[in-house]
This record gives sequence, structure tokens and C-alpha cells, in this order.
Amino acid sequence: MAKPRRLSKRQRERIGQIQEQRRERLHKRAAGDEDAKAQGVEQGGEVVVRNGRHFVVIDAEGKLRECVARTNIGHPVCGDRVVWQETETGKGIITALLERSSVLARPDFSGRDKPLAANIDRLIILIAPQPEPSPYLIDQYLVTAELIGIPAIIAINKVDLLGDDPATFLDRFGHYREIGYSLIAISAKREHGLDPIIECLRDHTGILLGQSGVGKSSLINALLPDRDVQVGMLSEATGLGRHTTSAATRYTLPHGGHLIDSPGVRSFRLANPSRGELERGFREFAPYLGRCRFADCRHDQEPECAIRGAVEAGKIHPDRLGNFLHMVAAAERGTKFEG
Ligand SMILES: Nc1nc2c(ncn2[C@@H]2O[C@H](COP(=O)(O)OP(=O)(O)OP(=O)(O)O)[C@@H](O)[C@H]2O)c(=O)[nH]1
Ligand SMILES: [Mg+2]
Ligand SMILES: [Zn+2]
Repeated sequence: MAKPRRLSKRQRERIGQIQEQRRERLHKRAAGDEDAKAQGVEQGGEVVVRNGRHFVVIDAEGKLRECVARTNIGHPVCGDRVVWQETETGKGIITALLERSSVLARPDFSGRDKPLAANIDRLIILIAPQPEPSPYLIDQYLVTAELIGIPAIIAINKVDLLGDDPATFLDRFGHYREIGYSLIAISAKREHGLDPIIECLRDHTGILLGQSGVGKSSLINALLPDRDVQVGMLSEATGLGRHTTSAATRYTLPHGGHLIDSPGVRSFRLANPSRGELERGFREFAPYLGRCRFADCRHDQEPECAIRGAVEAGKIHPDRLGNFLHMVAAAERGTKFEG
């Protein structure tokens, strides 16, 4: 083996320079269009598709524009309001991200919040007689809505399967209505009972959450009869083909408003909120918080707990407290919630 050669200071500098140039070239190649010169005027727009590093932005005139994004502006997602400019290649480049009114995020592998969708102001939670509903999952979704600060609707789908006695099933969820959530019965398959959802989304941007098999795709198809047409227009604008099975997409509803759909968003799960956040996430706890004997009451075994008192007095549903305690325990273990 050759003896390591001692390099002079000048040689070391030269090698350093060459490596630096290589890094720069590599970075430029990787960045691709991101380095393209923005030459058009700055314009406003909204992200309607995000597929990795590719975006479709709808401009002020409703035209779809294929865009990339500067790397130093944060992470634009579906629903974001942005500033973009035309580049010398004729495509667009997103140069700024405007403030969000809300963001649905989930932690990535390193525990940092990764945004999934922005400026959502309605959440639709779908449940059904089959698969058997998980009240724990429903409560996680409701906590999400409370923490983002947006209204949630609970839609019970497949009511056509309930036969002559739908009340027995529907009554199991009546306590959600008592604490102010809208609870509706629908059939996506028969397109029955959808008006409250259409009304709730008019002039708003919603997303649909629910476990596998409850009928999310069926409901999206019922709400968006022209979905294929919209997908076609979007894939034409991106030149990416029919990509939308994986990409987060914001569709325009025929009666007004928008629905954001993506597998990633649909399977959204909360992870590790703080105890205080969870307390805020159960809206009916509010009048009792701060009224327990101990300031740091866990609402579990402590004497003179105002929350447990409210459960005993029939003001809080026992399952809600149970799910709260379970969520606190799961968050403290640092694990993801099980459904
Ligand atoms: N009877 C009845 N069946 C329905 C209704 N809505 C959906 N289904 C059926 O339920 C099954 C699941 O529906 P999907 O729309 O695929 O459910 P999903 O929530 O998209 O499921 P994932 O994509 O796995 O998350 C399908 O066989 C649908 O035909 C309904 O209103 N009534
Ligand atoms: Mg589906
Ligand atoms: Zn307490």
C-alpha cells in the first residue's frame, strides 16, 4: 500500500476548491428548476396539487399552473396560498408562502411536524355500522378538529344497512350531538342525506377522515361527480400523468367549496399531543378544568376531581373520559395512538 503523501497547503486548498465546485454543480442539478430565474411579476395563487416537489397552482383567473417551489420558503402543501412567478422556462416557481389559517400536520420520523394540508376549515368524520366504529378513533379526530380550531361533522354512513331500526345504532353516538357536534345519517351509495355535507362545505375547504371501509371513496365520488374531469385537467397541467392516486389534491365541489383528498390525509392520526392540548381537545371538559382539588389533577384516581364529578353527574360521557385517559397514557408512553 502506498504511503500517504503529505500535501502542501496550496495543494490542499486546490482540492478543497474543486470539491466545493463539484458540490455546487451537484446541488444545482438536484435543484433543477428551483434555480430557474423567476422573471414574471409576482402573482397570488393556491396550491391544488402537491406531488412531492411538483405543484399545481391555481392562479387568480382560475388557470392551472405547473410549479416548483424555492427550497427556502418552508413546505407548501395542498390548500396553501402562495406567491409565484413565471420562470424563463415558462413554468412557475413558488417564491413565498402566505400565512395559514389552519394546518393539519403530523410528526415525521424525527418528531417534527410535517404539514399535510393547509387552510382547511371543515372536518368530516365518517363512520359506518361496518366496519365497527372505534369511538377512540372518533375522539382522536375530534381532538384534531379542536386543536386546529375548525368545526367537525360526524357523518354516519351506510344507513341503508340499518333496516327498520336505525335508532339503536344512531343513538350510540347521540352524546356527540349533546356536546355540539353535528351528527348526520347518510348513505353514500344511495346518495342519501348528503345535503348537510354539501351545505357545510359550501364556501369552505374540508377534508374527510375515517377508518378503512367506511365509505370515504364512495362519498367523494358522490360529492364529486366530475372528479375524473378534474383529475384529467390537473394531470394535463402537470404533465405527470394520472398521478392523483398518491398526490394530495384539492377538488372543487359543484355546489361551491373544496374538498382536499389524499390517502395520507385520510389516514391521518394524531401523535403525542400534550396533556393540556388533550384537555382542550375534549370540548365538554372546559367548564370543569381548573376546578379539581389538585391543580395537576390527572382526572384519574384523584379525590374531588371536577371532571370525574361531571361524569358521575351525567354531564360528561364516561367513554369520553376513558378515551381521554387512554390518549394521555399513549402520549406519555411516546407511542402513536392505537385506533
Ligand atoms: N350499503 C352501503 N355500502 C356502502 C356505502 N358507502 C360505501 N359502501 C361500501 O363500503 C365499501 C367500502 O367503501 P369505500 O368507499 O371503498 O371505503 P373507504 O373508506 O374509501 O375505504 P379505504 O379506501 O380502504 O379507506 C364498498 O364496498 C362500498 O360499496 C353505503 O352508503 N351503503
Ligand atoms: Mg378509499
Ligand atoms: Zn380532575
